[in-house]
Amino acid sequence: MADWSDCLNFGISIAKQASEVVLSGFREQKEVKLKSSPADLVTETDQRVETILISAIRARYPQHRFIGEESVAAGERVHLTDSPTWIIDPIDGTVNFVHGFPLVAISIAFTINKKTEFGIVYSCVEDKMFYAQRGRGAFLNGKALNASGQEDISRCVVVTEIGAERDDLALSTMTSNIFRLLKLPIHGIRALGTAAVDMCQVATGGADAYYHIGMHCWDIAASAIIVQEAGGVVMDTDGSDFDMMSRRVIAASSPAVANRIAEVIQTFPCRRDDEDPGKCICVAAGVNGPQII
Ligand code: LIP
Repeated sequence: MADWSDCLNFGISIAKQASEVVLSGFREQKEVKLKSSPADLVTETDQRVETILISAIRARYPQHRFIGEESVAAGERVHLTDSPTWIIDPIDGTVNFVHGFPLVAISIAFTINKKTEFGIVYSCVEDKMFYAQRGRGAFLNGKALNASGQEDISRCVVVTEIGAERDDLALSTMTSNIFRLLKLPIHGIRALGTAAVDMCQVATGGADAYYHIGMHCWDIAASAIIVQEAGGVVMDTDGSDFDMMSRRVIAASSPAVANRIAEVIQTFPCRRDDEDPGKCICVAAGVNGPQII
């Protein structure tokens, strides 16, 4: 197995450096722009951090490719190839960042031949560095992580997000999923406002599952390998293998819990991240009439 430790350590160091920009912006007044919905926000800090990260990586690895949240928002296509690729969310939890809610993360994943070799999630305000390299375990600030191994859904804390969607179909699907899970029953539902940090709670054992429909590859590519290397399970909501481009995910302490959640939750159609943006593949009945999501 190839050793990507040098790349991983470089990724950790630039995440720490870039976090200084996040933290100085965290305490300042922000200029906020909207993307796909009134709850899908972006700030100049998101864009600046992504530029800093990509410039630093490109200077060291000029042949490597990138998938960055804000580069895609600016019009770049999501096209994952066999080339070494860095998948970056410069600030995961931008709504938290805008509000000064102290859970914001820099998420960086690295793939080769479309396979994730390592993931880094740096929760900046908490100063918590989650990371994992394929086949070498998952860590939080250097300490090994283990998922809870819980197999009984009724003894689970489950993390999810309502996300940025505000159309009736998405909202009714997501809220009814929460209702059905609570009625199983389960111990509780949590939502931290950042998919990356949400999913990392499964790796720590502090939560037993995370599921989401509508997030993007850059939100979860890094935390997925962190959960897997902590002994957890990551799969698609239909029970098939995890597909970071599908915009559907379940991460759990065990196959039993993952499969039980897959039985209970419903999904709504989302355009894949790597779908041709020109192709109209799904329409949701929105408050303002049909809209592509
Ligand atoms: C966010 C996710 C969060 C989700 C939001 C948004 P961003 O990512 O981390 O879980 O609920 O809709 O997608 O936009 O802050 O990088």
